[in-house]
Amino acid sequence: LITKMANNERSFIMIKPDGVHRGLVGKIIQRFEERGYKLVALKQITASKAHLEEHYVDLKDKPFFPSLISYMVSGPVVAMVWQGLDIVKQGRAMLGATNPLASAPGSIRGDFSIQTGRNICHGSDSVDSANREIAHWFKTEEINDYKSALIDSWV
Ligand code: 3AN
Repeated sequence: LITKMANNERSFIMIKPDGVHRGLVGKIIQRFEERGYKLVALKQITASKAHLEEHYVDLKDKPFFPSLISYMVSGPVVAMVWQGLDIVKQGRAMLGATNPLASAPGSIRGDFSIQTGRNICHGSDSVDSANREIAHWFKTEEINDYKSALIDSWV
């Protein structure tokens, strides 16, 4: 008999403009679905400079901040909320290291990218950041509560 564990943790996962432009949206979503996570919110959006500066506020003093923002406004992103057991930590592992050259093969960045400034995807680095980022990108009514055969019964 399977003991059900609390699986309400959520993470903000975003496919960056290069990931969208290169047609990797389906592959990235598939990895999270197959692992057993539940997609509870999703939208494609061309975010404003101000919105992205707020998203990356912790990095505002970094030398690469202006180029990071111009990369992120260069096209639409796919913003998502994924839910499930340990999703924040597992999501980071599935994405791989910030520098794709240090990302393990099998991770999204390790399989599909080679440059830090074009690293395809974003994932929240803590539960607190996840809560802040989810509130920044989604209205409460855009996040869905539904039963998933996967995470509610089998995973
Ligand atoms: P992560 O996205 O792995 O959480 P952060 O939050 O340190 O990493 O950086 C956010 C984004 O800023 C990265 N995904 C990358 O696009 C960019 N970035 C981080 N470090 C550098 C760097 N040294 N040079 C250029 N861009 C960087």
